[in-house]
Amino acid sequence: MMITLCRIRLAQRPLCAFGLRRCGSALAPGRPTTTNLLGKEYPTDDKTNITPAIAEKLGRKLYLQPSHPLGILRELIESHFNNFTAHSGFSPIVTPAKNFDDLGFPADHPGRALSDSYYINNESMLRTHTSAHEVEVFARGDRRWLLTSDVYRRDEIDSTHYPVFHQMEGARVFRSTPEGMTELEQDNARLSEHLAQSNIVIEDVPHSSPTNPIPSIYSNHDAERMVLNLKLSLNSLMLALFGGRAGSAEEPLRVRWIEAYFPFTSPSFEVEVFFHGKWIEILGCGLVQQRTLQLANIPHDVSWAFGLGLERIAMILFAIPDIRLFWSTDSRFLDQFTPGKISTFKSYSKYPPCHKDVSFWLPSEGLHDNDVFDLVRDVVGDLAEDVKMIDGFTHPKTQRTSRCYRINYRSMDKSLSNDEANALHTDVITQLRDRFGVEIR
Ligand code: FA5
Ligand code: MG
Repeated sequence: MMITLCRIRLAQRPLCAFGLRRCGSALAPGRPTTTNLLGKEYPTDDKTNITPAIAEKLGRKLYLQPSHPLGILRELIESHFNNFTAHSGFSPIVTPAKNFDDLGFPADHPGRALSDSYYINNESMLRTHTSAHEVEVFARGDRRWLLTSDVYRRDEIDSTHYPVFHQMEGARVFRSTPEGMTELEQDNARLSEHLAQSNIVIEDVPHSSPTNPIPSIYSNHDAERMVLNLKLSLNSLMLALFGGRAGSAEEPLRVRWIEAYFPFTSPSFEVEVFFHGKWIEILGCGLVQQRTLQLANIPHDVSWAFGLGLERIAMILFAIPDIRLFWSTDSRFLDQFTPGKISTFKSYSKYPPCHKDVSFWLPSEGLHDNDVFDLVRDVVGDLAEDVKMIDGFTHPKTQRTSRCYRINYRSMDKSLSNDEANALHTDVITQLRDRFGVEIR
């Protein structure tokens, strides 16, 4: 059913990627040798693992729709950073060099694996983060910029994870000259004053530490002031987004800084916000490493950068309970929102869940969980609310491994009859057998 929507030309074998990987040949008979994405033809090869369900998302651009929660949030953040240049609309198809190598990801970084990222072929992939565009935007000479995009990661299925989500990257460049640092000092003074008057409690970490070091291009003194600027800028963003919403008048907004690691920043941090009794990770950030600045031809400048997840923030601000709702085309969802306004989502009737299990013996070459998740997503689309591996064992004599997955079928828009759920489940079982060669138990 998803096949009719998709732009990926995979003829009778929609999930060619997994087949290709299993047989290790890109030229197995009957297999499409190209795939059409965003109007362009790409050759497929032994790395191709993009599925039709994912391909269908490529042109949606939810973040550009003015009355979609993601579009409203993008504009809210852009208006907070009103003197930053806002970019969007960059193609999601990038080279692995842009997504990983240019940013210093080691060759064996797990994010590069076929089990974690979507590849079109050996030369092209779907970006996994907006940082993939850092070098090119710095190279344009923009000194304060934001960039919003869809990003793609093969991941688990639940109410807060979806294989496509949205990030906004932001950066601010300073000259490492006395004048550049004076500008920084003035900005720090202004931001500190604003925050001192606000109802916010910040759990901080040191600006740098032996495990979160300052790279050699920065003098210690400049780096400390840069990190302070980064922290003040992002704390003030958190206040603009959540102040008065996450807490109450008496209860301050709580923001927590944590030491983190990214290959392209140091020192690096993550920022979390306390909401409804839980800490929620909002963004990653840090001082930009020399490699990026050099590749962008600005080796004498310094910069900080951050990357935030729009869905996590939107789920809090609009009280949206399930990440799938962002993709809904149902007017009961879309008509609730107004450009420029944060409003509380009113959920429309929930339909009953319908759990079905499938147990099978794995093929001898094994099978990754994410392959099963992607197959379910591909065969039944958003009608799968969650998929969990509920049992697994290896037979002591035969050494064969068995797994049992529980799929919860539920539509956001209508009640599924047991017959409909059975038909979906039968399709999933058939495809599991045909595509992966599992033996159903
Ligand atoms: C990154 O993607 C880095 N590129 C961020 C960065 C940019 C660091 C610039 C330094 C400088 P991470 O994988 O942690 O980092 O994702 C960043 C944010 O995206 C997270 O904090 C979270 O808000 C959001 N995010 C990550 N994974 C998911 C997911 N599966 N679903 C929804 N949001 C997610
Ligand atoms: Mg993170």
